[in-house]
Formats: sequence, C-alpha cells, structure tokens
Amino acid sequence: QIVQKKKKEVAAAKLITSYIHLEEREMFVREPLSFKEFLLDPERSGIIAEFKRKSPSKGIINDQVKVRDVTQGYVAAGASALSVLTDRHFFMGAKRDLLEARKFNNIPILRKDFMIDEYQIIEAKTLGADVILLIAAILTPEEVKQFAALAKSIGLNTLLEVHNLEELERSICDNLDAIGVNNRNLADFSVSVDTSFQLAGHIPAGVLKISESAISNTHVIRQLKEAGFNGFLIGENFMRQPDPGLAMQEFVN
Ligand code: IGP
Repeated sequence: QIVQKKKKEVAAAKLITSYIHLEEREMFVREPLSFKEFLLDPERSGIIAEFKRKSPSKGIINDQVKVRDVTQGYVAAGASALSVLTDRHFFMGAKRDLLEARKFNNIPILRKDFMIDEYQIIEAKTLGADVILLIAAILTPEEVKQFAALAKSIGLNTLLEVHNLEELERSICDNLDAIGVNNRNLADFSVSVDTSFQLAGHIPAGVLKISESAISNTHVIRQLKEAGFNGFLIGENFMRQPDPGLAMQEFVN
C-alpha cells in the first residue's frame, strides 16, 4: 500500500517537473480552496458565477467587461465559487482570464475548458484554479478516472459534467468531488432544467450535486435545492447585462 501511494506521488511529481516552467512553480504550490466547504457554506448563495464572453450557441454575450470587475462583483453578490472560461476558440476565453480572476479573489475557481490531456490539469493549477471540469461526453471512463486521480494528487477538486444517465453511470469513479448535470445538450444546444430533476436521484451521496446552464430565476434554484442540489452554475443570465455583478446582486435579492 505504501509503495502504491508512493508510486502515485512520484508519477505526479515527474509530470509536474516535466510540464511546469520555473516561474509557474510558486502558483503551483498554492493550497487550493475546497469546493465543498464554499458550496456548503450556508452564508453563501450556492451560485457558481461564470465569466463568459461568447458561446457557440449565442455568439458574443458580452466582450466589454473586465474579468476583475465582473468576478469581484460576483463575489460581492455572494457567489460560492467562480467559473472562468479558458477556451479561446469557442468561448473567447483566455488563460490570463483565470490568472486575473485568481489575483483578485479568494473563493474557489473552476477552470472551464475542454480537458482532454493531463497537461491541462497541471496547467490549471499553475493558473490558480481550484477545480477542474471533466466532461463525460468527450472522455472515456478510463480518462475520467485517470484525470480525476491526477487532479486529486495535486490537491485540485474535480467536477464531472454529465447530461444523461448513461454518461453518469459509465463515468462515475473515485476522486470526484462534484457531479454537474448540464441542462444544455452539447450536441444540439437545446436546454431543459428537467435534466437536473431527472438525474438528481442518481448522483451518489457524498458528492456535491450541481445544476449547470439555463438557470434564469431564483424559483428554479429553490426547486433544485429541494431536489438536493448544492450548486447552481450561471453564466449568460448575468453576463448578458452591462454589469454582471450587479445583475447577480439583483438576482439574489
Ligand atoms: C453556464 P449558462 O446557460 O448559465 O450560460 O450556462 C454553464 O453551465 C455553461 O457555460 C457550460 C459550459 C460547459 C461551457 C456548462 N458546461 C462546458 C463550456 C463547456
């Protein structure tokens, strides 16, 4: 057992030394914040507020606002965590957006991107992320397992995203901290919050339950809470407004 544990540790250390540049080491040794602790804090809203300039389904949502202003506005409005897109091609995001969000905030940050390689997981930590996203629809169950174990070994939390029961059942594994039900079908962009209600009972106890996308009012949040959800990932509804932080403030009040 000791040898197994050590092997994992050494494997992670090897990866890190091969991937990280010297100037990134300082951020790499930062102790990540706990997703669970912040999402379960009754003083906070449960909302994971997202910084998103553009999306494939809506085009430009808002490219006039600054990461610092928006994320600090979200935190002031009671966000439990932040989500920052780092994908450039589809979402007009950037790695420096995550660095910027980290610099000015002290709540957990989800690196929102299409994670397909272990390199991105190590990189997520050097950018200041606390949580990584693994999308079941684009990963094999083996990849999910391997990536979640790597994230755990460097202290990051993992959010597994699913949008149907088949994805959930085939991808479930150890080292997952949260399961997010995406109400938006990535194949045709159709949205339905019913997806969350349908899958709620299939998410194992002890794992955070998160509902993602198309959440547009607090009434739905109350219903999702009753169904057992702990987190609510909201992007467009806030980002569409000229001042997303203020939009969130008005939304929660
Ligand atoms: C936010 P919305 O409808 O509130 O803007 O959704 C978030 O759930 C969405 O951006 C998202 C996403 C993703 C983006 C969910 N899963 C995977 C990129 C990749």
